Amino acid sequence: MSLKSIVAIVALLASSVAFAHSFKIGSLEIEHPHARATTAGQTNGAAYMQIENNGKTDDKLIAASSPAATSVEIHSMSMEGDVMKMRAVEGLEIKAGAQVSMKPGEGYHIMLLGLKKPLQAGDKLPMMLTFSKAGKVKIVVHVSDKEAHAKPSENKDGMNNHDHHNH
Ligand SMILES: [Cu+2]
Repeated sequence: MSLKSIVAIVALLASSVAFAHSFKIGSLEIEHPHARATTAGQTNGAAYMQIENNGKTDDKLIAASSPAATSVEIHSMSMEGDVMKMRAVEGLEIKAGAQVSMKPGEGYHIMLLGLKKPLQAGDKLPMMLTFSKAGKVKIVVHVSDKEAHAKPSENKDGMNNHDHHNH
């Protein structure tokens, strides 16, 4: 293999790592934290990410904060009948060797309550996550267009219930 192609591969790896935008603390890896843009008048937003625990001990996400919102909570979502309900939880366990995915419409998300201003595509929100064992880590949440991550099956119903949910 020529030196030139090795350089090209290294450059490619570096750019894909930058694109993946992940953060590390101890044996935890936080991957692709993102949020959807909000509409005018919408006071709450939600952030999603994957958290991977490559260590040998369980850990727990116990708090989150961001200057972009008055308060930040860890929420779980579940269907009750045909209504999507969400509630604040005290923590989100990330077991040793496991990965937790937060995504729209199911499971867990990080709720941004009382947004200081609407989230716009391209915004980068600083956020601090606190884990019971690994400690605190600063991450950056990328805001993408409302439709960017939407699947056809994930239309108005699910997420709008979520957006308009009263806290
Ligand atoms: Cu929520």
